[in-house]
Amino acid sequence: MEASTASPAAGAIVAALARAGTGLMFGVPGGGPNLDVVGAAEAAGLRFVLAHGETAATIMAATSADLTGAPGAVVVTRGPGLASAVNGIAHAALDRLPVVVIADTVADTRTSHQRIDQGALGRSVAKAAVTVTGPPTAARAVATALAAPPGPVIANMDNSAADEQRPRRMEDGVEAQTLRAYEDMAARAGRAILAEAVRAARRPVVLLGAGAIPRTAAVRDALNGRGIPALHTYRARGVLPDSGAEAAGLVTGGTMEWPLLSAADLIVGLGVDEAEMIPARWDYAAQTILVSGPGAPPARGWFTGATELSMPLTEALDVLAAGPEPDWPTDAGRAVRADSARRLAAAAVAAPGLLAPQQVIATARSCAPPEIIATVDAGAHMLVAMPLWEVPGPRLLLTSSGLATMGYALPAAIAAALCMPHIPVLAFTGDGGLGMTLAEIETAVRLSLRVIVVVFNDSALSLIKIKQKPAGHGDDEAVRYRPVSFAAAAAAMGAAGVAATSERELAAALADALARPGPTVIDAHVDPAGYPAVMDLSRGQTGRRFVPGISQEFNVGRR
Ligand SMILES: Cc1ncc(C[n+]2csc(CCOP(=O)(O)OP(=O)(O)O)c2C)c(N)n1
Ligand SMILES: [Mg+2]
Repeated sequence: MEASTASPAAGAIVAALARAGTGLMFGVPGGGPNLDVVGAAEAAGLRFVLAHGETAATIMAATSADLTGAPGAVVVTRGPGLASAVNGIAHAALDRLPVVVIADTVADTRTSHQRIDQGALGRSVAKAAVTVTGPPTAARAVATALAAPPGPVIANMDNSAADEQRPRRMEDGVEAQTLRAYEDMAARAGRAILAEAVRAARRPVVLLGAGAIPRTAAVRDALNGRGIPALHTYRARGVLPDSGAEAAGLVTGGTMEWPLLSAADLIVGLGVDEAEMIPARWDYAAQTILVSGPGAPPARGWFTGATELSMPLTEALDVLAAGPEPDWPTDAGRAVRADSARRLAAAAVAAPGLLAPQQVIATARSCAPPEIIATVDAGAHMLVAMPLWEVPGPRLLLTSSGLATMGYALPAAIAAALCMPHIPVLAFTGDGGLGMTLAEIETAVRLSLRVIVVVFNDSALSLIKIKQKPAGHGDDEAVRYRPVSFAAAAAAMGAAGVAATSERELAAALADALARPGPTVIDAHVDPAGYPAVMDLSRGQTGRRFVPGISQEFNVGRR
């Protein structure tokens, strides 16, 4: 049903989104046609959520797409509105999340007030920019965002032109047939290559990437109890539950995965997207085979020498399940993960009156119910939170994986709380990242959301500080802030705010926050002194170690 509105383009984009299942629209509207979109959304039963910043609004839209599968929607004004959304659009692009960014336009192509080349801007960071004038172009904008691999599309709203119809081409059906035949052929060839490699392997390791999330049940059926250790990318965490024997920890392109991968004789990636890996050498001796479903984003990236196979992940899982008994010690995956966790915990440092970041995560995990959704910002605290926060299922630990942008955790938590109203949400953020999005606390207050923000407050851009030291340049002025009370700032916006300087205070604050219907900001005073050791364990030489009972026996090292 087309919403009745003064603007046919506005009604059309809202109707196309509603048909695709979108229930929320985020944004910061400008005047004019933007307001038609907001009005049409209300008329069509989409809830409009006002944010403070366009990037935050776009991250909210991307997170709702991540959690619901329906396209996210965000409304921004022309010029400054779209420009301000760019970082959120980049996040959606690199995490392959379908978002329709509805932007006003300046019709005149001459340089004028608020006019930037929105088409060019869109093409540089989004999947596509579509000029929306009516139903066909609106439908195309939504379909393009959803088409595999999904991504953000800028819908430049233009009420001045008549909608152009794309005639249906005879060849469309023929092309689809040819494509299917090609996919079948690729899948058959892939199955044979994978089966041979799996038959010959004694110590296979599986890498689970974002593409495995929709196949969680099949992954669990095939791999639970099989004794094949599985590493997860950030986005795939929880595909195999962390409580299981196979969950072996993270694969990021860092060194924490080194012990296991250097002892493997076959590495099989399932649904790993190249945007998920940090740039690093991939020089393990074992053969690497990367399986991606048809239409999935490329996996190759930094996997030098890997074989890429395009076939349904379920078929690859059948092949793995039918393989020989692996020759790993019992519970090898669990042992590797426990070893990493122990080393991270041992690197905890806390001066009196301060918390070690590891203590914050451990305390929060023991206070929070298993099904809580946690979001994590970019920064040194992330290097502690991502490996140590255990989850029983997918989409319960969210981070900006591809872009690794700061200012993600709070907007993502707000969207998660809106999409999953019965589940509490925890946002882990640094003081730097929270500073970028602070005003969104008001959004959480206004919407009465049970969002618990835990800020790792060290008055510094600590991740940059630890990179600055070895490089031997820069002083504190480049990375230090004055102390800020985020508890007081939260209170000023109507949220509960509390400081925590010990595990006991933190546990009490978390218990109160979980019992409160609205948002709470817990200002955790953390000691950043342990971060260099954490960095070394995750990305440095210390990560390259042998795990007792595993790598010393089997280690074949690197090429
Ligand atoms: C938008 C954005 N700007 C800059 C960076 C680079 N960067 C990554 S982490 C970081 C420091 C984060 O500081 P804070 O939020 O306080 O977290 P901490 O490292 O102190 O835990 C910076 C500047 C980024 N990832 N995203
Ligand atoms: Mg900080």
